[in-house]
Formats: sequence, structure tokens, C-alpha cells
Amino acid sequence: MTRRSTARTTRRLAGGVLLFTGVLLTSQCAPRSPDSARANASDAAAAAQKVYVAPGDLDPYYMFASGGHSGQVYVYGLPSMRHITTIPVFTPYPATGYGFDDESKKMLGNLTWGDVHHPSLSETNGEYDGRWLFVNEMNGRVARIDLRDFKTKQILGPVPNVSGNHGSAFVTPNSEYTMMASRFSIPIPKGTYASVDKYATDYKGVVAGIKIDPKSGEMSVGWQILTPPFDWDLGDAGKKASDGWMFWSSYNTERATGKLEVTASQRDRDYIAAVDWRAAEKAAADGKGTMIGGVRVLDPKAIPGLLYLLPCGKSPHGVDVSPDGKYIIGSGKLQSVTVAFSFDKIQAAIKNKDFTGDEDGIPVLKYESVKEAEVPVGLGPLHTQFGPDGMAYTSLFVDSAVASWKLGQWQVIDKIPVSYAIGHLSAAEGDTVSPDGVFLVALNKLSHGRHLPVGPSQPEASQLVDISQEKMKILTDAFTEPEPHYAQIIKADKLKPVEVYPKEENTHPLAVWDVKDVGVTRQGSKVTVKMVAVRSAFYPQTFEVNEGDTVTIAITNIEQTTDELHGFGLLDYNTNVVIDPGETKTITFVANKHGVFPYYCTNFCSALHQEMQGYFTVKPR
Ligand code: K7E
Ligand code: CUA
Repeated sequence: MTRRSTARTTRRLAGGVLLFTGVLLTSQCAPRSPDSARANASDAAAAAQKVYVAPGDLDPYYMFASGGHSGQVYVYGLPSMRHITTIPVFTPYPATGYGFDDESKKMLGNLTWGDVHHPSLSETNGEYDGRWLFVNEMNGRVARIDLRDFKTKQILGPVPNVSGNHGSAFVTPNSEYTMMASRFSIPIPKGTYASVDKYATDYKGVVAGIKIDPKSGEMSVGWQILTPPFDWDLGDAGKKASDGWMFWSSYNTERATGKLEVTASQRDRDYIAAVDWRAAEKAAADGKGTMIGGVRVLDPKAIPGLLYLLPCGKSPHGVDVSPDGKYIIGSGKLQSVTVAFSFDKIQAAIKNKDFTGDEDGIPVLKYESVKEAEVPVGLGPLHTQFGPDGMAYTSLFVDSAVASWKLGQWQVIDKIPVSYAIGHLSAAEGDTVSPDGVFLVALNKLSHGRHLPVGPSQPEASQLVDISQEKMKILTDAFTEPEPHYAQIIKADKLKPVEVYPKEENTHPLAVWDVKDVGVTRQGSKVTVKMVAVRSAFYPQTFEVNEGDTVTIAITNIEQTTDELHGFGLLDYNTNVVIDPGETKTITFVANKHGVFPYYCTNFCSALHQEMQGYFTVKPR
């Protein structure tokens, strides 16, 4: 059924494209308002047709959007732009009980916030394979979400030596690595003191490869490369022609401190780092480098061939590799062009030692030798995404617009204003070796009154752009909690999430599947409660401990029916977990106050959901 509705939606969309072309032709002599909200009625009808997903139909794409400092990932359907679910990653989320049960609490550690920037879908041969979603976070962490159940399974970090992990979590074409880099240089290892006056000499940057296990997706700290104290910003992995390389943009190559908006904007050009990650992998395997903070750190001065610097003007932000891997697009946010570097020319320059100097022993390649073209996209270029047939789309923060252009032609084709102050943009399958085109989402920083007023704390705006024609067109607005940085859009039929956890897969040591097996056991002051949740009761319905006991409650939801979730809310003990069908979750706490504490099911499950309750009694000492 799922597949049929998807096919139907796709067909209907194709019809929409035809209709849209007709409207374009007939509306050409009508005066066009730059504000799409005031577009004429036939334009609006055509746009509505393209985003409408009828009741019961499914969107043909998922969009995974970063939740910024909310610490979460938001899942949208495209083109409807409906928010479908939220995946909690770095922040507790009572809606699913994340951060309350023992396992997720342990994953979060002492941090209850994270700043998510770049979702990165796992890839096989440069195509999204629908297995995992990696997301970075500024406190030096990367998380892995399993797309089989849309749950966070691992949080790696804080990784030693990496301070402000922004240039992450871009994965390599066969998910060998997810990337990491320090936005803020510090003296390393963490904990080392050096006065800020010593910034230029004693503070260090780091770019790193986090190894991904190809079978399990489990991440481990791979290697790190020591760099001068630049602020590493964005990254992207090479692919096809440039497979085996990683790229990061930087600002503040001035090595300045203080008011960076001035002090770090002095140079005409900063750098893009080009890292031969296979060479780094080999150097680490050969035991080169030194252990700093427990990680193998490679010094590029001592190990030539690891790292080269490409000059890129001015204070570049995004760096994006074209689908064929031949071009590395660097966007200097303080200028009006985006630069395409040729990977072939980079290789030739390396071979010919076509350097203009070095930074702490790291060769700087000659700009004129590696530059393929400067594309006059407009003011404040940030990020570039790709479509089929060499199409490229660059976000323009200062212009508040998206420019489309073509690889190889290096000419702007179209420009469309967005509302307002665009950061990233995301195109359908736009980071793969074969982008889909069709849709692009502008992830804008300011929503500027395009929604019902909600007070000063306003959401951000995302706008769906039709890129199926040469002339781009805004189709609809949607809103998201702060702060959507990047997003990735994947074909919906690549994902086949489970709807229940099969009973036979549940290997939790405290799981019980029969109400006969529930009960309370005690070992000294440690009490273990094995509990079953099933429509519409908890078993046991009451249990008792002594004040001061350490209590572990293991709840198994023995349902095997879609959508039959049960919650376990325990009053006055700050506890709410939600247990999915077939899942076992544990909660451990000290019963530090005596009295009678009701527990109840928080997730509506049946006509007798309200009856699903019980009592936890704590005898005074
Ligand atoms: Cu441009 Cu963090 Cu990728 Cu925000 S970053 S926009
Ligand atoms: Cu179980 Cu509501």
C-alpha cells in the first residue's frame, strides 16, 4: 500500500509539473510581485497542486532537518512539508521518554543540550543507502540514528581535542568515515592552560576522521590531524573523481582573537583544507604521529602528503563537492562569487609542487593553478547543492536569494528571492552522486512575520522551491523550531522502518513476556521490578520498596501491534518513559522520599487507557 500511494503521489507530481509550465507561459505578461505570498491566483493554484499530498497518500521524500540548539532532528515529508516526527538526539524528550530511561540517559551523559548542524545520511557508492543518519553537535560529538527504527543508537564523544565540532558529520561515499573538525582552537589536550595572548602559537585546530563500522555503524575515534589555530567551518567528502579526500573550509586564518568580525576579516583569502584521508588512515595504522588526549594526532609538517591548503576568498563558509567529484565549490561569505576548484588541477599542483608558501609547514597551493572558475552568484554565498545535469544551487545570505548555475558553464541561470536570510539549502538527494532535482528547500534564518504571531520567540522559516524547471519557483512555507542548519532529503522508498520490535529480537536481560513472570526481587537495598505493559494495565499494579532503596523498573511492552505504545509516568519522581511495542526499557532511581506515588500510562492506547494506572508505595525508614 505504501508503495502504491508513493507511486500515485509521484505521478500526480509529474502532472503538476506540466500544469506549472502552462501557468508560466500564460502568466508572463502579468506583473510579477517579488513576494510569493502575493502571487496571482493561478500561480498559487499551481503551487498548491504541487505540494498537496492527499489524505492517505504518502510523500515521496523524507527530509531530515537539523534542530540546531534544540539538539533534535526533525523529520518532514516532502513536498507536503508536514512535520512527521521528532528524533531526540542530544536533548531529553519526554514525548518518547528519551533521556529518562537508563540507556538513553547514559548516552547523553552529563550534557542535556547539543547544537546539531549537519545531518548526514549513510552512503554506499555515493548514494544514500537509508541505513543510518549521522549528526554532529558542537560539544565535540557525533550521533548515529538507526533508520530502521528512527532511534538514536550511539553518541560518540565529546571527542578529545575537538572543540566546537562544526565541520561535521559529512560521511565518505561508502560510509568509511564521518568527519569532524574544531571550530574553536584551544590548547590541546583539553584541560591545558594557555593565555589567549598565546593564541597564534599555543592554540591548535584539529581535523579528524571518525571511523564507522561498515556492518554495525558503530563509530570510533580514528585519527586527527593537527592544524594551525584556524576556525574550521564546513566540510564535505570527496566522491568519484575525488574519492579518498576530505575538504574543510576555514576562517580566521589571521589567527586573530578579540572582535573577530574585524580581526578575522583582514586577509583577502582564507583556506580550504584538502586532506588525503587514505594517507591519514595509513599513517595512523603505521603508528605515526603522537598520542594527545588518548587519540593519535598526526602532524602534517612531519608527515608530508596529508594536508594541503587551497586559498579561498573571503572567509569561506560552505565547501561542497560536485556529484562527479571533479569540483570543490568554496563560497566566500564576504564576496559575490563562489569559486570552483578543479580536483584535477589540485592534484597537478600537488605533483608539481606549485605552492606559494606554507602555514606551519603545510603547503599552500597557488590559487590561479587550482581555480577552475569564479561564478558571479551574488552577495554572501554560503552553501551549494546540486541537481541533475550539472545544475548547482547556491544560497546567498546577504541577497536573501538562491542562485542556480551550471557546472562547466559557470554562469548564473536564475535567481529567486527567499524570505528571509537563507543559510543552508537542501536539494532532493542533493549530496549524492546522482541528485534528483525536483525540489529544493531553502532553510531560512528569519521567518519575519510569515506566520501567525507567537511572541518574540519566533520559529525559523523553510521554503520549498520547485527546481524542476529552469525558472525556480517558491511553492510553500513551513516553520521549524530553532535552528535549522542543514537538512538532507532522501527518497522515501529507500527507508523501510519497522513498526514493532519483533519479540524474538528482544534480548533484554530483564524482559518478561508473560504476566506470570512479573514481580519484585530484592538484593540488599537493590530492588528490581520486572513489569509488563499491555492494554490496558501494568503488571504488577502496585509494588512497594523501602525508603532509600535503589529501584530499577524494567518495563516490557508486550504488544506486537502497530502504534500500541505505552507510557510510564511516575509522579513526583520526575519520570516518564514511553515503551514501543516489543521494547523493554529500564529506569533506575533512589526512592528518596516516602509516600504513595501513582504511575499511569501517558500514551493514549485504548478505550481503557485512563484505567492503566498503579501505585508505587515507599515505606518510611
Ligand atoms: Cu551554514 Cu552550521 Cu552549516 Cu548554519 S552552518 S547556516
Ligand atoms: Cu497504555 Cu495508555
